[in-house]
Amino acid sequence: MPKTDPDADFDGYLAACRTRCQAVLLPSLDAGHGELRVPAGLLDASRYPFENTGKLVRPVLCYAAAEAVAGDIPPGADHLAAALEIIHTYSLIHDDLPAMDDDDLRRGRPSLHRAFDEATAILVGDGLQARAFELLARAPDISENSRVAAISTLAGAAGLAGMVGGQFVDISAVGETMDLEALREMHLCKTGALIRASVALGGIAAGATEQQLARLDAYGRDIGLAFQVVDDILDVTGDTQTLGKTQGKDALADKPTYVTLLGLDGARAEARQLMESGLAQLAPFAANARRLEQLARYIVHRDR
Ligand code: GRG
Repeated sequence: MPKTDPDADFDGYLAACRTRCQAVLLPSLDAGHGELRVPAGLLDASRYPFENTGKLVRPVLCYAAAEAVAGDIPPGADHLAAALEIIHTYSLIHDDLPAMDDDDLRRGRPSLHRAFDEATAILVGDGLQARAFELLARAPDISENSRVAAISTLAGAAGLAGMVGGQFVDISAVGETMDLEALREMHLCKTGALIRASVALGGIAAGATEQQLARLDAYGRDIGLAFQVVDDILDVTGDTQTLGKTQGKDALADKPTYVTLLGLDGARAEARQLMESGLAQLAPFAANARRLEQLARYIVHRDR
């Protein structure tokens, strides 16, 4: 019997999930309907950040979580996965603004406010955020209860007590000292909340039980934090070309990170420990959690 290559198999899975998400996401960036139309210049700017896609980790986590529950990916997961990527992309656009991280490079190209202008970048971010929730509200193939649960979960994760709150603490922390617990709390919100919601939305799309959702949530919490630990490591060890964003920004901005607090080896150990803890949550899903397991390893061992 020919041996299958597990890495090639996972690469194929990533590619299939990305294609599936894009098939819903890209057409959703349309010019509107009836009398309410997106102005041409704004439409071009809104599509720009999706021309060079990122890793689409959040949609793939959503699909993999749905698969852990249902055994395969239900069609109801597609709009949820696309909405997650749209919210993530809006956050990157705003994160790059001069008032935030002030970064000229994103996904290997000029960031949106550089390619267009600052006011356009703010408006595109705002518009994308609304478009993501429009997509969720119109999601087919899921029950009304699941649709409302998905909207509520994503709004909570993206909002004041989630990603935006974490960003606020991050910006306020520049030049300040922060202990590990405070850093963890900040990243649970800033990066972790959306990743955690990605896993939850997959469970919701697949009709997970409360117990299954709790397991997925614990996995998502650990993996979300692990993602940020690795992001901090790559900011030190990566290179700008591979990352597609400016390497070394954290040190330049004098930001507290997992590497400044734990050192490189300590940060690597922290990422591994979070991965193991996340993997331990998957036992009840047995073989259906294979993709979530591979994703946890991918997140921790990635180079961009
Ligand atoms: C409303 C003004 C305003 C701000 C919104 C900007 C913001 C609040 C929050 C930003 C949160 C943020 C940018 C977190 C960083 C998370 C992170 C590690 C991003 C990199 O994600 P990847 O590696 O990127 O998945 P790709 O390019 O692969 O999609």
